[in-house]
Amino acid sequence: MIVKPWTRVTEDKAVTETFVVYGAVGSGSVPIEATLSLLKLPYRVEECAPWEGGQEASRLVGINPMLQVPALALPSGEVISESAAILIWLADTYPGARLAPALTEPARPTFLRWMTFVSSAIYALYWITDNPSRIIAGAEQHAAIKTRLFDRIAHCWQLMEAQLQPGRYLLGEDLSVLDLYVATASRWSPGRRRFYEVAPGLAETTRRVDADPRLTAIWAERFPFTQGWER
Ligand SMILES: N[C@@H](CCC(=O)N[C@@H](CS)C(=O)NCC(=O)O)C(=O)O
Repeated sequence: MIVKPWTRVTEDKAVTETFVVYGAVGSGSVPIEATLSLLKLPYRVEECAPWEGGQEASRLVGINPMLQVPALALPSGEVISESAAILIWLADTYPGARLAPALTEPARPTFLRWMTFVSSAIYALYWITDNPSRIIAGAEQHAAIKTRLFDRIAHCWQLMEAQLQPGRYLLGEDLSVLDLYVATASRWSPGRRRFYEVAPGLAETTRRVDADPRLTAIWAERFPFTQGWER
């Protein structure tokens, strides 16, 4: 059974308070929204596109000092930023759903390793690829920077492929938040075709996550498989 620490019982009714996800379609908030929906926790999304700068970014002042999505506000008022931290926290707080190996399970180190790898080696690079002028002014160099970083991301997927022996899912027989994280991040540039090429084993499980009926609605709403999505 899933325990909901945020459910309070008042005199006459149970009041379930709501999580707030700061996020956007196709962004790093999607695996978090998917996790919340698998956990059947009440949440709402505050749509925010900080990469547009200006007002959109400043909406995150007081939420996430990095002015990035995703962030998750807990019903207690505490806010967690950093996608990997949020996913791990959700999976650990609701262990009944088995969305992560438990602390003492043999797959736990592997789980933590690849969660932080996706976050630090892959996801962090989009801060540059989304706007290369953050590190170099000359626009003529931006295309080359992007190409190099997308090569780096493909290389990281390849390294992950070489180190991980997936079962039905990346960590074995159970769907975990790592699967949701990889299913989302592997759709960002350089895109799925390249991912399938460099990481065919990961691709097999990731396709299974794309097609998982428990996730059909969330993918359709938050990261639709529109024509040509695989690029
Ligand atoms: N390390 C962060 C990275 C978050 C991130 O890069 N988010 C993107 C959207 S997918 C963003 O908000 N970009 C706006 C910016 O960096 O200015 C995490 O894992 O949550």
